[in-house]
Amino acid sequence: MGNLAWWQKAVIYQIYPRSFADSNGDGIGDIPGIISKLDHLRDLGIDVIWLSPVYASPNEDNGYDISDYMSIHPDYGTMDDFEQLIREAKARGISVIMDLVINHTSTEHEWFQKSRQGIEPYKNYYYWSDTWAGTPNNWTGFFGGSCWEKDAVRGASYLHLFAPHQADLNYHEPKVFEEVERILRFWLEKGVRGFRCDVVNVLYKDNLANGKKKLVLTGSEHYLSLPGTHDILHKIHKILVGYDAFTVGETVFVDTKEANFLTLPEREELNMVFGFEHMEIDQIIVKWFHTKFHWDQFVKVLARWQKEVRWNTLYFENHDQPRSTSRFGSKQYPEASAKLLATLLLTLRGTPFIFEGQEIGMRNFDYGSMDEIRDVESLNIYGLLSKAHVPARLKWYMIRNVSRDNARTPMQWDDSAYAGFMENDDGAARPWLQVNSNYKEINVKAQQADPSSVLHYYKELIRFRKEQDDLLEGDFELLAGTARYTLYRRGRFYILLNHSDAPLKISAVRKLLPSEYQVAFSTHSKDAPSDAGAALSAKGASLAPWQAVILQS
Ligand code: ISL
Ligand code: CA
Repeated sequence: MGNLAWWQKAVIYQIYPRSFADSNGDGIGDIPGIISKLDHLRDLGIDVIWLSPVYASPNEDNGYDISDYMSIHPDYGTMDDFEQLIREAKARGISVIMDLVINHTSTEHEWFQKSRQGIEPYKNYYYWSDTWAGTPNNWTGFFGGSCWEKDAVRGASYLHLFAPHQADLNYHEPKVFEEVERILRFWLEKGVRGFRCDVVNVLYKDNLANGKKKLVLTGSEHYLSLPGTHDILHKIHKILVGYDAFTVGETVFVDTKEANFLTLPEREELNMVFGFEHMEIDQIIVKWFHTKFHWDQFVKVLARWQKEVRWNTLYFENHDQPRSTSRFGSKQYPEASAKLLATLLLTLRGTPFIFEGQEIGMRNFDYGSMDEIRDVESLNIYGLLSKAHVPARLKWYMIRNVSRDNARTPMQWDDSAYAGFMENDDGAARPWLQVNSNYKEINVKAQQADPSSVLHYYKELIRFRKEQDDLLEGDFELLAGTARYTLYRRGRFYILLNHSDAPLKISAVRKLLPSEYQVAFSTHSKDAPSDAGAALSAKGASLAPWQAVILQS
């Protein structure tokens, strides 16, 4: 195990603070709430938590629109609370990484407020149409529509690749990176061990000429993974080296080649990146055009990244994606599906990321209408669809399947009111986003008491993974990847997944397995009873629907 860095051996857990645990009954998750749940994470075997933004923010995009990078949003607590979180986590062997959102700031940030008034040194901190020839240009943004917003104060427009309240920072102005450096050091000095870097491969825009017209993201050739961005990442790397901290970049539209450019150790940029290719199997061009999910295509993409990228992140969920059990699993066997997905996540080569609630198999929201939706992206797209006179039923279908709110419903801790996410003494406050009504069946407390639960399975498999060099460092080889089943090898382990609603005869893959093997690990699910241990090695044995096994040669 000697060759891996600490963050390569780690299992990372993403917390979306607004939805995790509310300590003071205002309906909004907060830092004291997180502290109160650290034992759950320690018991699960988590080494690092990634905190989605907790900075001061008007919350147009739930904190991805920062108005002060060096303070904590009062909704989430105080700087003292944050420092206590670092200490309490450390006492449990857990490190904390922050979300670093430096492509854009909130338009409420002081820099923007001064920039719009032309006050130095902030005047050129953003991309303004009065300083760039040919602007506003024809670029289109990530949340749909134009990337330019008129500002009456300055009498010019500014660039925003995301929501209009998220103004893009101009890295042609050297002072902007000086600010970034101050922010990095501020948090590193507090004991933060790294950063998840938001949309970090679009930081540098080479020029602001019109882009080639495209169905999505017209203009992206002027900012996707350009040399100017690689330079910025190298500077960030230099700052972090002194702290034994790491970075994981959220990188949009990268292939395996670009992923390596961004992460190969000798290039001294990022440590790892989140690619999107495996998350795009069920969409046509944009996620709003939903199409059938195919397991063989999914595994093919994962296997290619396993082969071609030196060190991968492994993730099936985050705060922008629907729940994986609902999305990739079986309607008939959801519990078995959640365990099969856990097996895949934790036996591939790379650093696994678990999103809050994934460890209990939380599902997509069950809302009936737009009234419950809070996400700025869903609201924007709904508005655009309405303008285009898309029929109501179709609009709702598009939003329901892929809305980011699917993953953002409050964490389900127990079967009390609001799933134990918040105390509800006077009944006045409600969670900021509605709880999924399945919380009586799916919650942490119930699963703690049930040794056959999804939660226990995660716990046991995380422990097993940490003990097995072959699962950490072993090579990867895809042996079979069909619509019904997948077989791959990691070192001396063979992982067999039956991702179908029918049983799978082991004889189907017998010739791909070693002549002798033992069952090292197997899922067992109430919704699909299965054979275990010796019975699985017997001639004629079969896997139950959605059963996953780890065989050892
Ligand atoms: O979710 C997406 C589309 O539905 C992605 O395109 C997403 O916008 C993209 O991955 C960037 O995401 C990150 O930056 C956004 C923020 O809204 C997301 O929550 C964050 O993960 C802007 O800061
Ligand atoms: Ca609160």
